[in-house]
Amino acid sequence: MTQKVALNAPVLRKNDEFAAENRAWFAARRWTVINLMSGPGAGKTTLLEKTLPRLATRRCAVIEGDMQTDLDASRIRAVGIAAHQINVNSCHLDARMVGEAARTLIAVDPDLLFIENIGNLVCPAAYDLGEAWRVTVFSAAEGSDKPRKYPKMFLQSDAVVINKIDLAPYCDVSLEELLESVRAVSPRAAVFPLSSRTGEGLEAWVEWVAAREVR
Ligand SMILES: Nc1nc2c(ncn2[C@@H]2O[C@H](COP(=O)(O)OP(=O)(O)OP(=O)(O)O)[C@@H](O)[C@H]2O)c(=O)[nH]1
Ligand SMILES: [Mg+2]
Repeated sequence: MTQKVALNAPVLRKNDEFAAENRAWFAARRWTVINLMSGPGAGKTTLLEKTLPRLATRRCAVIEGDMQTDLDASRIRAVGIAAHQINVNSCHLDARMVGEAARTLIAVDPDLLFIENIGNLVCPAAYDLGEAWRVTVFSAAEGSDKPRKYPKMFLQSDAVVINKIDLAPYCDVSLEELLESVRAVSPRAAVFPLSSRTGEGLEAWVEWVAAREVR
């Protein structure tokens, strides 16, 4: 007889406890937290670089997650926004790391806190960080079949950004097919096709972000 044992269940249970603590801690301070997830290089940091300067009515800060380097935190600071870099030898951030990082931003007291998760289209989806909003950033260059092949992150997201639409014609990607694929796995999400490079489509996304509150 074969019995399946979920080895990661206790790890996820512990993470859920930290996430619940984070959620209460964020809510008490009225910090609205957005968790940005994507595969490596889909354009999370570029999207933040373009979005943050357009959020004049919000006080923003960013927690950056990467395996190595503080390159992304430096990019965020270069646009005048406070950033805390987490370096961790893991394919995802967890709630305990985020709780510790958030405490370094108490003096900033952001009313909008972004978490840029580690570039990975699979693992971050399993870890609640205590965020209020989840966003999947996907690049048009990754191919229109990928949302169906890696559905979990899309399924859980409140919004899906389809970045790099400027590259679609060069990658033989049909935006129509890609939108269909996203809607099939993510029917309740707000979908924003845009190019962080050219600025096309950015405004609708910025409006959505600017309207986010704690929930
Ligand atoms: N053509 C084009 N390139 C883009 C766009 N957005 C980002 N890029 C480029 O894509 C590359 C990766 O962008 P990043 O913003 O570093 O991606 P990321 O998701 O933060 O990457 P990781 O943090 O390493 O997972 C960079 O060379 C960007 O200049 C876009 O809309 N169009
Ligand atoms: Mg990045």
